[in-house]
Amino acid sequence: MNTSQPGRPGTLPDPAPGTPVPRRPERHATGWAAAAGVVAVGSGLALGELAAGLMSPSLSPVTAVGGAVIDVVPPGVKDWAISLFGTADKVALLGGMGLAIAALAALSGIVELRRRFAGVAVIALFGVAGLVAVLGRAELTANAIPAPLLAAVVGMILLRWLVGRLEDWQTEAGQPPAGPGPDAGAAESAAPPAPPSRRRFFLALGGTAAVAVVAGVLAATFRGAAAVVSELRSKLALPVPASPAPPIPAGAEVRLDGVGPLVTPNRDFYRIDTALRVPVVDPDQWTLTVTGLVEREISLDFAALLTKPLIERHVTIACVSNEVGGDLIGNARWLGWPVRELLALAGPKDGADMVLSRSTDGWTAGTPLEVLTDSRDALLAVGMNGEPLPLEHGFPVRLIVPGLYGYVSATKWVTGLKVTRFADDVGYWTPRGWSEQGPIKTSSRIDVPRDGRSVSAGTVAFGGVAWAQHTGIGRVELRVNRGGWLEAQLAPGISKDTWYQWKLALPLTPGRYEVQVRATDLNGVAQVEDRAPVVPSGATGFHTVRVDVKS
Ligand SMILES: Nc1nc2c(c(=O)[nH]1)N[C@H]1C(S)=C(S)[C@@H](COP(=O)(O)O)O[C@H]1N2
Ligand SMILES: [Mo]
Repeated sequence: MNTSQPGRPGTLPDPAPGTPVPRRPERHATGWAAAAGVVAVGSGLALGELAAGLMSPSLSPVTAVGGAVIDVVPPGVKDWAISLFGTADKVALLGGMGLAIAALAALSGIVELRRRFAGVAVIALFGVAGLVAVLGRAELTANAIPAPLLAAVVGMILLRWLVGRLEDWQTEAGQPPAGPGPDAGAAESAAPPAPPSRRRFFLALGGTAAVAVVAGVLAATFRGAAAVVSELRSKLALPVPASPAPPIPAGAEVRLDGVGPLVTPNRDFYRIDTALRVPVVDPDQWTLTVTGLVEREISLDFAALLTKPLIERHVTIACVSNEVGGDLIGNARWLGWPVRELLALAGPKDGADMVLSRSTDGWTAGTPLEVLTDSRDALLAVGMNGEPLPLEHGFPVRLIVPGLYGYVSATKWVTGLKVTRFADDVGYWTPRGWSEQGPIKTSSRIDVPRDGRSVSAGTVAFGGVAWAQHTGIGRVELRVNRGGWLEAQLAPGISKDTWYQWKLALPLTPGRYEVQVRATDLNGVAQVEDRAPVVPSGATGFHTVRVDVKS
């Protein structure tokens, strides 16, 4: 029998004189190590599911792994499982996964007790497998990554900690405590007093299990609510617009690989909000109130909103935090009711100059009344690219205002409009250092070639997007190494509220080049050359890429 410390057979120097000689883990210790593994991995998964569920209700690391399992299982086995379990096949899959995970978790605990960090390594492998499964899902977005990482890291830390407590107990006891181990009561009453480390191990194990249960219940509750609303969303049939979106003009796409798509798919659309937990709003419970400086207060529910003459328009929205060349901008086809029609019903009073919109989670934006009542298509939007708004993008109703950064206009999960004055009210970001007014600054971006890329000499195709919302783009130019401006081929925009694509082929000989882009709006005003940071009112400067032209 090996007489070195548990978990580290033969790796430690001889114990100092007087310290009890620990023994190879006994059966009951192995059992508790397995329990530690299950509790550690269970806590990690519960916290990962909770984080994922709150960040993005459509994400679940566990179901992503389940989906990946379905994808790799041969069709014959799938048919067999379906014939065996019928419509309960998904439940059977999740149950089977649960058993497999529990077995692996128990194994990680057992090997961790035998060799320090061996179990941690098992969980790490597990985490990598989960991450690969999540990355392989079609609906992947960048915010799918933190949850499986969190699950794995928490699992690894807890495993080491719990098994560490178990090792202390084993060391202190010097030999297995009396009694059958798992039966704590019997051990307590046995003749040799239980070492305090034993108590500490059970406190740690029990405490961690309690955390796992609480996190699991919260995750399940939240996911349950999100699932109900997701189901309502998927069953929702949006009305046909009274005024459909103008057709996309021929040639609006330059068809150059790497240039951002003219219309951004919902799953690729940037997401910015302060919501740690995505608000889950039941459309049947949703109401919007119009209050403040109005002749008539108005309350509108979702069913009533859908009976209004809705219009559909492409609008490019952008975040004030979008750096020059950044991707916090996207273009979608929004379906909604013009805000000016709602405000006309309410009748703003003289002196009002701002509408403070509020979301269910208390976030606010202050938008000039003028912008919401002029002829532009500011929308109380219910649809995005032909679907109800995704939960992350404001389901069931949000504001979309052509020409203004999101922080002063694009309130998601909107439930209140207060007609007021800039002198009396402020939106969420204004006291936090961002300017009161947030018109989107005319800007442009080079999408291809990417900064720092090598390309072969000859004709090099440049392409990208440019935007000047609600004015429209008149011209896009490039300059090479600060030389003269060369006019690019500007594709027709969908409307003056959307971005435009452009391209330009330049003959380049081998060498290093710095290429810059500049957009000019339809009023002849060029974008600002001086660099400004995003704070307080949006970045300026020319997007610049360096390309290495190889012979
Ligand atoms: N309720 C709520 N709405 C919000 C925000 C927020 O934090 N909470 N952020 C705004 C900001 S700063 C931007 S840029 C846009 C982004 O909209 P998107 O996530 O649909 O792209 O939403 C706006 N609407
Ligand atoms: Mo933003």
